[in-house]
Amino acid sequence: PQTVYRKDYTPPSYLVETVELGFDLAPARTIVANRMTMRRNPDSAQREIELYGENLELVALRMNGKPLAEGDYRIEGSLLTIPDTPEEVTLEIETICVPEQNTTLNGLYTSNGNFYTQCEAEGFRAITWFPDRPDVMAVFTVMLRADKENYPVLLSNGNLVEEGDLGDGRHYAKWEDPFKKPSYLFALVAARLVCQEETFSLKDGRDALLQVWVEDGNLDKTDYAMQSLKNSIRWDEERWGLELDLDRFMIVAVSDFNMGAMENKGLNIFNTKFVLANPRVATDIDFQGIEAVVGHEYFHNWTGNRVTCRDWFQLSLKEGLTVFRDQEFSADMIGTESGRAVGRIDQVRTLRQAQFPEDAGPMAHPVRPDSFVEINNFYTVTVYEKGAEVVRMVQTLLGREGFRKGMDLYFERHDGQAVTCDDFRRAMADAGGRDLTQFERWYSQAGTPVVRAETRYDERGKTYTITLFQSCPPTPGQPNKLPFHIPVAVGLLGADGRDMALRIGGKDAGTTTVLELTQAEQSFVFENIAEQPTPSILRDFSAPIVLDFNYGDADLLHLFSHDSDAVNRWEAGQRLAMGRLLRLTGEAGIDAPLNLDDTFLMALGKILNDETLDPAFREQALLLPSEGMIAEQIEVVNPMSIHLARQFMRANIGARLRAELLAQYAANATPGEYSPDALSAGKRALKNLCLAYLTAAQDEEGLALAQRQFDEAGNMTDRVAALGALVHARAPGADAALQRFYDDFQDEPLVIDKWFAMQASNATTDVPAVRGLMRHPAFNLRNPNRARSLISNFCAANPVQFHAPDGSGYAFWAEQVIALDALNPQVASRLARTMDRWRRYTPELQEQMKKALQQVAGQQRLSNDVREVVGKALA
Ligand code: B3K
Ligand code: ZN
Repeated sequence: PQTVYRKDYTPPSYLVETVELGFDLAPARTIVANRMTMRRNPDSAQREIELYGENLELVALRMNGKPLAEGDYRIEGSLLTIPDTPEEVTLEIETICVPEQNTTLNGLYTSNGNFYTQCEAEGFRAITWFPDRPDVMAVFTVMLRADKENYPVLLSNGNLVEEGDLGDGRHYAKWEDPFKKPSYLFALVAARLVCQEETFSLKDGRDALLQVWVEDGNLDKTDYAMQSLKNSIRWDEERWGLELDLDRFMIVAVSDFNMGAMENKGLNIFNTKFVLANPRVATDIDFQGIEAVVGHEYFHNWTGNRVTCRDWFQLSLKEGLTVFRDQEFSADMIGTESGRAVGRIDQVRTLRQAQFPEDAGPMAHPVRPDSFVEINNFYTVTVYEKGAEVVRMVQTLLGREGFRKGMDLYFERHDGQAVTCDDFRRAMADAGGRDLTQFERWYSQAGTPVVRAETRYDERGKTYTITLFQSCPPTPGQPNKLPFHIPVAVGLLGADGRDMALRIGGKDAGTTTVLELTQAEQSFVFENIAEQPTPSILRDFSAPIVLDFNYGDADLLHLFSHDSDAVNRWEAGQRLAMGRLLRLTGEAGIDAPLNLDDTFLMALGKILNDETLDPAFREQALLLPSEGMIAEQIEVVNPMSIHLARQFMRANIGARLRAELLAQYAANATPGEYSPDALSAGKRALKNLCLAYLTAAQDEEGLALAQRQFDEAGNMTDRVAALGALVHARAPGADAALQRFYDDFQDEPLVIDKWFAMQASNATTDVPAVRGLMRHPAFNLRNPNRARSLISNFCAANPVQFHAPDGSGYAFWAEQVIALDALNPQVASRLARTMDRWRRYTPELQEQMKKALQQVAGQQRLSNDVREVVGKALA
């Protein structure tokens, strides 16, 4: 496979002005007629037209009205070149594709008998020959023709301008998108669907028609998506002055979908998982996910669609920025300081759990990658979540006002353009009046920076000095790193637990100040410090780094009880837990009796009982670092020791804080009608964590509570939490509960996904058991949600069984990667990444993991997607 490099970018040879697409839709044979007007690009030296196409049967090709003969053009792989073309060209292309055979879910495909498209990144070329690159933006008109009985609903981007009957049982609809767009934002839907709709008044007085389209039988699950869409529109108007530019905005839910959702202009297509919800079938986390993803896709209309990417290396230009926007949206929707902090803690968890490992593994890449084999492999936590952190740091450096000015300038300069991360940075620097030259390294250097801190209190001078040293480990292709520009937010706590007033360089600096670390080593001196403080460094997680500071237990306990910064307060608890988990992991390996100190348990108990704290925060504070996060701290990983250590700690918490846990379980009940609001969700989360600890300790009362909660739950959050408690504790009622859960929800695919996922991640589910579940009539390898619920969850969320010493987990992984790759390379490739960190395991495990990787790499037929991932893992 070929590697594409960022440095090789050249402008397109031709620009497309208008595209008229005609679709005669049929599952086994769809005819696509494409008529486009093109003009030579003054910025290009090339004189030939270049089009991309994949899996297309070419029926006709005409240029300026004349059919082209075989010798007039050449096709090499997916590139069609027409040499020596005139300044202005009208191309007419007719092709045939087979949607029902398209299991890749990329391009035009069928799901449950309906037609859908997915074109980002390079799926449009599976629909017609086209200069399928994001810097070619055109105005699209689309004519859809299909059987009326089977496909009563015909949708595409923009506005519906005409519809009618064709006779012979067929009908048509014509859509026009007034905005020029790159081909990756094209979409169509031809389906039997129903919708919830509403007119919504926009700030400028216009009315917009909002629709949420779903399959029949799901209209009882669309309210929350609709509400989230309205909230998103309002929020974008109010916070950024950005308005909906269309008269109509549609969301369509489809059950076969590779990712979460897609921001096609005016016609967002969503995985059902991020649309369908009601209290019976969806959990608090599901509701949260819907709000975030509906917001995310809507916000792309400006950050992504109106201003798009010049090339795919710039992906984070739209993704990092849009994740940042959806994070801010969710935080503003909660509306409280502590709600915002809890959201921030979730973001930190995601970074540590997924992004830091990526940055330390074989697929490490900068936020703006330099090269790729398959672009679909770069829709990563680095591009998305670290990209959002980079945007957040810009806001921290410029301040909220400066950042808003930067956004305004960005749109003023670039509306309607395809631009780069540098363009974004320039707009921010110019509007904010700040030099962001060094800051560029966040885009170009991969790896997680480590900032080590040393502190010194000078009693006589009453000064406190913090010295910061930064370094960044090597990553593939980048052995040496230059210093980053890192905003490090710091506060100092006095012995009374209160924030000290900060003074730096003779100036008052409030109680939290942002130190700007730009050198490899830099000292910052705080003045007028009356006593030895406890430093609270990296408040609000002001940069995506690892903070290396030698905190003693006393400091951590002080911060855990008092830090005014909720994120660092939580962080102190995580550090206390991690230190103990690492010790226990070492001891679990040598069969010593394990023990846990009272001090730590008392600190947990104190937070648990502190009614002045939000339940949601208390839940976060009591939740232990995951097995994966512990593994990242260890040189040679033995998953079983980690599991035993963490289970020991959970059971210990359950047994020794039993009374408090029972009390909080009762205190955080949410009687009455279910509401997914943050306060109620926080109570449920805390209550269900109490239940999880009690049952982990095999507490009889806890187990009885779990059974009762399962039997009587009035919503899915409580029901699935109770089921999880029973299953993970191997309670006597667990099997019966699993069976009843299945029986009750067998007609709700998203719930059945939970049913598979829970079993896949249960530490007693071994490979034979997973194979048994694969033979269940409800299992289907072709449906990505289902395949992920069982197979990906087993490989990623069941470390003990996946890393079984006999290598059975790895053999299973290889087999499933190969099987999935033949159907859907994108899903296969994600699964392949569960082996990324194979070099960190014990030599015995490594040996077997390597064999499995080699087995996949040795396949004759393998997608570029999987080949790139396993190739880099083995390199
Ligand atoms: N932009 C899409 C992702 C498309 C992924 C293609 N493999 C969803 C999103 O980030 O909003
Ligand atoms: Zn996105």
